[in-house]
Amino acid sequence: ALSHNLGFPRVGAKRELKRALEAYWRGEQSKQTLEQTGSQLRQLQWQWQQQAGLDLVPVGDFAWYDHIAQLSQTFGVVPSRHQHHDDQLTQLFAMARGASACCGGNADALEMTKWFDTNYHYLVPELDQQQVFQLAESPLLAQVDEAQSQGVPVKPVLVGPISFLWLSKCANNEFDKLTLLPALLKVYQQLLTQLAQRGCDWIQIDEPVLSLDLPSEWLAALVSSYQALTEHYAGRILLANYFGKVADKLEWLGQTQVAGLHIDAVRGADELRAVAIGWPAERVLSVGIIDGRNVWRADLSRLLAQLKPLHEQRGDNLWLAPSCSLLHVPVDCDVETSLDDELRGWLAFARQKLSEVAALTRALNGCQSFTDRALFTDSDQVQHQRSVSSRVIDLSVRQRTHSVLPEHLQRRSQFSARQAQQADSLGLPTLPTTTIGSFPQTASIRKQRAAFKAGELSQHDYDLFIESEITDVVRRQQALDLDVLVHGEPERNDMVEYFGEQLKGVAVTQFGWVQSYGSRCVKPPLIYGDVSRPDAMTVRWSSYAQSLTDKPVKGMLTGPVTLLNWSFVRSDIARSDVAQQLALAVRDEVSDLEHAGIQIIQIDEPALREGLPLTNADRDAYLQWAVDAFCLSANGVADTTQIHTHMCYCEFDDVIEAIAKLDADVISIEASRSSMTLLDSFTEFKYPNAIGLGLYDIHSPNVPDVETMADHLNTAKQTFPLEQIWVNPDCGLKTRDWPETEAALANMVAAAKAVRQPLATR
Ligand code: THG
Ligand code: ZN
Repeated sequence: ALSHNLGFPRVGAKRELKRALEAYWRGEQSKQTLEQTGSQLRQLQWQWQQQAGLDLVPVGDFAWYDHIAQLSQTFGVVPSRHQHHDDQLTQLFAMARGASACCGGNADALEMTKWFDTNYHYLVPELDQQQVFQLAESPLLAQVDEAQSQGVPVKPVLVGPISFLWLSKCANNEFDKLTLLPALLKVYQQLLTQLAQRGCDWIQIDEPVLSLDLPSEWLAALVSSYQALTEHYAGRILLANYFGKVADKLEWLGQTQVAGLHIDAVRGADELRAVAIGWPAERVLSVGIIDGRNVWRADLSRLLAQLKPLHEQRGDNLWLAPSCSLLHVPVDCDVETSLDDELRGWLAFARQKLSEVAALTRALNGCQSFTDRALFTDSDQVQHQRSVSSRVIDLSVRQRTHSVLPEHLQRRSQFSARQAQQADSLGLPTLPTTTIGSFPQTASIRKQRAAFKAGELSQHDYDLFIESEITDVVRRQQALDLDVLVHGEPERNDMVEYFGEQLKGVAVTQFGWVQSYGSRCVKPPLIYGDVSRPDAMTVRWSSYAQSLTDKPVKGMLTGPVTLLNWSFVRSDIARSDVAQQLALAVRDEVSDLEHAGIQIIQIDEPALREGLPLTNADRDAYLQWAVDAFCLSANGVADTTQIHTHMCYCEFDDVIEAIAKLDADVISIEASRSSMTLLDSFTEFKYPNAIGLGLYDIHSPNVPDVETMADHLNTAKQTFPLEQIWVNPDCGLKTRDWPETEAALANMVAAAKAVRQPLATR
């Protein structure tokens, strides 16, 4: 058997790439220094992978901002508004971040969207019906040269034509993207020719779209494309799928002449046998056996037993790898010294995963080293330890989840009855104004938090600082005459991390960064055991804010589904069970807020739609338990307590029914960027509860004017009952600065007032 890797995290163990990029963008670092950081990072990452003992190391997985944008540029797929740049890097960053005052106008960035069901976001290539593809200078070729000069056993990797086309969008008018395939294949062929000239025996071409429900035209296109590519390429192609299953597409895949197939044997564990039988034994089968999407140490003995028969059949035609690129896990858990030894021992990040792949391969090949044996012994011990650990199973949590009843998921009364009671007790005007929760995270807030985390600021002084920030935020909101206030969340970094720090059964890391997009990273919490909430998490700050004002202060929580979808989750119990445990923890917090006199509680679920499974067959089951989890967290309150939720995406059509089932009294949505068309799905569906219209786009520093927002409100008023409309920005304000925030909110409040009393003001 042979071992290899599909891709390595590119940000660096200490986020070196992030630091370098941001310094370069600020103009503090030269292009040369940036390039140097890049090549140092690549060299180190290749060394690590070789040291782990891999037979083939991926090259081409590095990208400055995003590998899809970089490939797009390589093929000349650059929107005309970004074409005039001479320098490739400048052009890439213009595509990624937009360019203001560029040639007299603003050149918008490419749209960014989720990479399958990961927390990574790629830049969507824009294709024109008359698209011309033209091979530009290729970073892939440059990296292959670089790696070869360092003696790396190179396996070039790139995303394949079918996935590239599927993931692109039509720029101007709708057309059948497959019409562009022949021209696209020509540039792939040119690139492959140049790789062959460099003596690359194997190349890995990724087609993750094979995990989706693909129309048969696209599967037929897959076959013809790979015929065209294999005919042209002197070396051998490993066609790689990940994130899902391929057994149902095996016949199509067999028709291609590719020399090897990589499958995700974690997501597709139950089809491994079928694929091993269906995929010809004379071709390579790469089994993605180590989970590239999660952080738990593998059960090596179990995997070895599973792989042995495959190895007997295939010998060196069996390859082992992580299930997918390791882009989606942090780099190294050995540096997590703040975790206790036991928990750290349960983890495997990218470097550890590659050691697992290599050790399994050597075990199959009968050449286990002394350290390999130790790794297997350790792995056995960890599996045993975890299965009996009191940190994993908490009987009181199990008892609670077993006693959840259907009535716990439902509000006491229907929305109309609640609405009347809430109107009485809250006394809000029509078109009430509010915000989504966070206010600017200023440099001073970040500085104080860093000092506190470094032990330079005492808990007492830090708490006093947070109180002073809350006082300031409340005062500013009162001056703006907003109707429902928030405390502003100065105490929180990332919301998921903030709750992760406080929940039992959940740990947070110090350096466990995962790239989300460009230079931005997140540090997903690790849900390793049964989850509960030992102490109130937010009550102190919400109550403090409420003590400063007579207006209602909205309590701010993150919902169970988002906590789940943005964490690394244990895999020994179902995700739905973890969601239920999280829901009970949030429910406890909701109840404490309610008892502390907080009358409005917002439970954000920005990741509810994000968690949708990749195939239609799995969607209903997910939506069912996700909605149940939200309902369990939210619906235990009195009728007079108003529940809000927030979701920040612009497509609701496919989930509107599920959204309605949440039965939140108010849902705030992003409406501004889609110029209110988003509201259509709610109107058509006759959405019964209230909606907070995201009236302006917080992602831009532009201050929206009163007229535009008033127009939006008047439009909404025509299709939606006035009593059901709330007024708010489209998302949290933590990434903005104060001046634009206050100016924008002042205009928003003015717009609401103008529409409330269109005649009285004359
Ligand atoms: N939190 C988590 N996951 C997310 C989001 C989030 N996934 C989807 C979406 N939001 C991704 N968007 C972002 C936006 C900004 C940042 C990360 C993801 C970001 N991160 C800081 C950085 O990289 O500098 C990290 C700052 C910190 O936490 O200390 O700005 O909101 N979990
Ligand atoms: Zn949002």
